[in-house]
Amino acid sequence: MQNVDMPPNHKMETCSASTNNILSSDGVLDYDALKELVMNLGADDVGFVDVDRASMTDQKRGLENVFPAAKSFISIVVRMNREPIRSTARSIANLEFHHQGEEVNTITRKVVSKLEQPGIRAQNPSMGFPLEMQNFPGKIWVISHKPAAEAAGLGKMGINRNVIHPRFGNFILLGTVAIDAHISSYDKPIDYNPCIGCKRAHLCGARQ
Ligand code: B12
Ligand code: SF4
Repeated sequence: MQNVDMPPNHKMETCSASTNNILSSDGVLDYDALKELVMNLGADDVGFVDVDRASMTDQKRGLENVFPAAKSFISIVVRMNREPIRSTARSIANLEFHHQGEEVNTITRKVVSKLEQPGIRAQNPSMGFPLEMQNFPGKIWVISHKPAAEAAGLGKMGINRNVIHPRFGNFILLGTVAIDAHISSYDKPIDYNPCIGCKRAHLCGARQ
């Protein structure tokens, strides 16, 4: 988990975000270089998980008929503006959810584009609005972003079942990119839950 002390939407994407030196001769992606790349593409936090980790069994199964080559997950967090999310006007909160949802999709898509340059295959399951209705009444989405984010050390699910980030709190959306390469190091789950058990619903106290 990497903390970045900047408000959402105020980071400039580095257009030159580079994939130079990201890949070693044995085909392993460098941990620090990959984190820098993803952060420069606009993520507010990022973590990496090996798809063979025990807690990822369900997510790996979801990729069996979609992207069986997957070896690692890149999990990202994108912050939302707090005040609109707290608004009692549904239209205002909805606008923020939808705008930042598209931002998640944009960033994960850019990660895929960047990784294509050094020849890394990658797929970006949508942040929401799943379409895999052939699996109904089973899981109709490809990857559950919450367990991937937990495994990547980006937070824990609170009483509200949202992943709460240790620094950004409850006001985040999640994305996951599956890639066909190993990464030189993987992240671990955080060892506490930022949910403080206050049960204050949309005012969620788990924030700074
Ligand atoms: C399905 C889904 C929904 C469905 C949930 C349907 C349902 N309850 O059956 C609907 C459309 C209602 C929904 C709503 C929202 N969602 Co949603 N949703 C998802 C989706 C596609 C998969 C959910 C998931 O992760 N399941 C996996 C397991 C681990 O999660 P779970 O907490 O255990 O919950 C599941 C089951 O346990 C079961 N369940 C939960 N509680 C209970 C209780 C009982 C009694 C039973 C029997 C079952 C049951 O239903 C859940 C769905 O399968 C993800 C996107 C993705 N691909 O990951 C986003 C996602 C979880 N949603 C998200 C968000 C933000 C929301 C909303 C806040 C959006 C909004 N605009 O209001 C609301 C919050 C609703 C709420 N109060 O929880 C975010 C959460 C971000 C975070 N910080 O964790 C995600 C990750 C999207 C994203 N890319 O960021 N969502
Ligand atoms: S409102 Fe309180 S109890 Fe509910 S998820 Fe947030 S911190 Fe946890």
